[in-house]
Amino acid sequence: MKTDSALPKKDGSSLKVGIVRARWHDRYTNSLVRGCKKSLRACGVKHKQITVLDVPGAYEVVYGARHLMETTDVDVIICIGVLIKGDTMHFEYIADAVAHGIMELNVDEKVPVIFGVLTCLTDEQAKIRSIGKHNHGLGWGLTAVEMGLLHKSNV
Ligand code: DLZ
Repeated sequence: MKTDSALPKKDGSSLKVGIVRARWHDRYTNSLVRGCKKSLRACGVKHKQITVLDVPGAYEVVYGARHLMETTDVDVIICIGVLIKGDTMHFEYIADAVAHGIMELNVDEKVPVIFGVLTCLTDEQAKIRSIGKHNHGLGWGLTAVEMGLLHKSNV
């Protein structure tokens, strides 16, 4: 499993992890979830410690994350979506709203939320970043373990 050297593999065996997955571009978001789960497993997070919540699109991941915070005891949440620029302004509006929504959750709430939303200009970019060698989900899983451990620590 090759990931960025800035992301060490830590012991996540004590963590409960939530994943919020948008169904838009589901071929890509499913692969990103698989990447996340692979690195979570490599850190010792077992299948039963992972809760996956599906939402319609990337715009809804922020609501999904807050819902997981209110209804479960997860230590960290990964929001996963894929936005591909089309002919409309939706792309900019949704990307901006989701980025701000996730940031606000991180500022206002205790549970860290990982930004796992790809913003791509083309379908080809989305494919490269989500399936095959460059699955960004791998890095998001490692990031989630590090932040989940920080959430549980006293420092
Ligand atoms: C409407 C829309 C568009 C145009 N593009 C995407 C996209 O590329 N990726 C994605 O996850 N969702 C998209 N959506 C749907 C919105 O995220 C949202 O589900 C709807 O606007 C309903 O709130």
